[in-house]
Amino acid sequence: MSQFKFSVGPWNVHTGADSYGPETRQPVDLETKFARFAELGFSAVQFHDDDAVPNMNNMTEEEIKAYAREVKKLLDKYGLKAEFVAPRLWMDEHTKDGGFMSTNAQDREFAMWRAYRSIDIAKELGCDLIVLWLAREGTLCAESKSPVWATRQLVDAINKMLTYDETIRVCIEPKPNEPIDRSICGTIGHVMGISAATIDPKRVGGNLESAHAVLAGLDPANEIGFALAFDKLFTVHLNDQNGIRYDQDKSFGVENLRSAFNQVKVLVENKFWEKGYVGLDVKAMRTTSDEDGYEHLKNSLAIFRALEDKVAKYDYEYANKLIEARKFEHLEMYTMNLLMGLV
Ligand code: GLO
Ligand code: MG
Repeated sequence: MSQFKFSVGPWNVHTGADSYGPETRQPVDLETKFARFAELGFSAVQFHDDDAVPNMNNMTEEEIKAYAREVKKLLDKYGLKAEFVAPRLWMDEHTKDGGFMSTNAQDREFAMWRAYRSIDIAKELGCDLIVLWLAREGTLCAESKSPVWATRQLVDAINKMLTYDETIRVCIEPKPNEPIDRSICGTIGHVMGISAATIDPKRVGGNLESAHAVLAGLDPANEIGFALAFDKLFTVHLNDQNGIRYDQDKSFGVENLRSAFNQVKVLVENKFWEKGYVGLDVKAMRTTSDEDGYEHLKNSLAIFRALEDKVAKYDYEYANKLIEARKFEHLEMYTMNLLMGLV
């Protein structure tokens, strides 16, 4: 039995369309997804603002809240909680060159409107976490905005969110590139810098996604550990990634099992179950059939739980002796044998 609670976003079950080709699976409605998520053992759902309230741009603030209250009822029906709400700024025509860091004042205002509405939706759904995946907050053309100005814009935007609601926590999901060329806030280290510069650093933390750390050339377990050291890991997006290429969102652990083991190990050692959900951000392969549209979620959970068992079996006494004697060849082989089922 896992000690952790798991969460997943509706976009994890998608139609298979990519930049090079159309859909390969039928769309699935929100309620069907909720039912399957609950059945698979998830405890919470992650939301984009417009996953919860589609067409929100054309609704009043009160209409948005009322719609969110209905979604809360649907969550309750399946015994699910909401984990977070993330303003989906990257899809909107207003924010094609970023939101909080757009050089256009009207676009920045629109981004703040969506951020405030995301907070309203989160409160109606019964959660206190806002995730900022800063998709287009950077540059396509390096000279198009000042990195100093852009960084300060982000701090200002977060301060406004913290002021708008005194209970909300803001969580940045860093990514070094894609869809932009150069991100302003690319790693957990950047997130910690931004957090420290806000008016309430305790309420500003990070969401480490394994694939994003790999894209930055960094180790996901160490990135998780860095945020944990400051008590600023608010959630995670576990998945996997084959090296530094396009963002793949593979099932957790399928590409680099040792790295996945170390991510689970650092979460277990720091009792992350007391702090947050273990969130997945995984995509099915394009060739996957409708029928198999949830296999990548099942596989990610199964691999996480199997690695949790491996951590429970990990002989810390033996490992510590090896560490003391600096017998790292032995320590490494012990870990590999454990993963290969040889001890
Ligand atoms: C893409 C991101 C994306 C976010 C999600 C929540 O690279 O990982 O999936 O996690 O939109 O904001
Ligand atoms: Mg993610």
